[in-house]
Amino acid sequence: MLGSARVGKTAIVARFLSNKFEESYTPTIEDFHRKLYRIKGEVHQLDLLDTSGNHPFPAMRRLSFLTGDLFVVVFSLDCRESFEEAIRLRESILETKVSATQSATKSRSKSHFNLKVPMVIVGNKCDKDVKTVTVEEAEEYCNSQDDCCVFVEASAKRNYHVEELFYQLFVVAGLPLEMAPNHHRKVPLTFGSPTMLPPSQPRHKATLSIKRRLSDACGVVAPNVRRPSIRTDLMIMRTKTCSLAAGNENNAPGSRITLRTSDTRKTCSIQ
Ligand SMILES: Nc1nc2c(ncn2[C@@H]2O[C@H](COP(=O)(O)OP(=O)(O)OP(=O)(O)O)[C@@H](O)[C@H]2O)c(=O)[nH]1
Ligand SMILES: [Mg+2]
Repeated sequence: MLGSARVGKTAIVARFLSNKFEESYTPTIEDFHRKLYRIKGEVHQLDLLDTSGNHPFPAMRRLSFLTGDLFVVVFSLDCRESFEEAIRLRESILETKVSATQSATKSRSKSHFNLKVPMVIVGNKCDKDVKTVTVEEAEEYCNSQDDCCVFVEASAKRNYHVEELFYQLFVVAGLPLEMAPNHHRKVPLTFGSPTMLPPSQPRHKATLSIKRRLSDACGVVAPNVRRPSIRTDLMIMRTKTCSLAAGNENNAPGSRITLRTSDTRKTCSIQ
């Protein structure tokens, strides 16, 4: 989650994870969240980094550009400067990823410039009366980019399009759409570990809706998670950069995302 200060990144995260909204403002330093899903029998792990709009540590921010697989870049529709910052952020993310890939291959190949990064640019606070950025110009900007960059107008306050923005993110990333907020059953906190996710619903039960019968997807916000260490981040970054450098020709959405896979887990991170 990236964007200027006060644009509503934390508010969007709070809606996504727990459908809550706080009127009061508390600046974020950096918050790390994790959501676990079981979708079609497989456990997926979504790591979400809610960054500070004041970016007090530029090197950390650069690292988050490199380790992030998917990005939600937020601006506020009532603040033109935040829209300009969202565009600068997109450009910095792409440049940082391209230059890391180039230095991994020691090449200046033009093909690296076609790098596609799943990204939703969010115009938040659409509930406000006074706007200084129009939906049309934000849409026009995203349409001028690649097909992995989409614009969504939203309001965390009114809970408008928060579901939609994550749905769109998972669409462009080629991830299971069951990960979107209204597409899975939310299970209680006690199921905090992937091995503890509740058993699949028995398929023969006549009481189950058609949607449920087709999908037994469920999700839980993991409690008390810690951000991976900087060392882990650096190692992830190295793995990702090398795999990008090796397989850059296969740059379709989804196929490009590096999933850290162990026996039963797949992980990806949004930043
Ligand atoms: N009207 C309105 N206010 C919002 C909306 N989303 C967030 N806010 C308010 O805007 C303020 C800033 O929201 P945050 O989510 O803390 O902003 P942030 O982008 O996380 O800010 P930093 O952590 O400093 O980078 C808070 O007072 C929120 O209540 C929205 O959709 N509409
Ligand atoms: Mg915040």
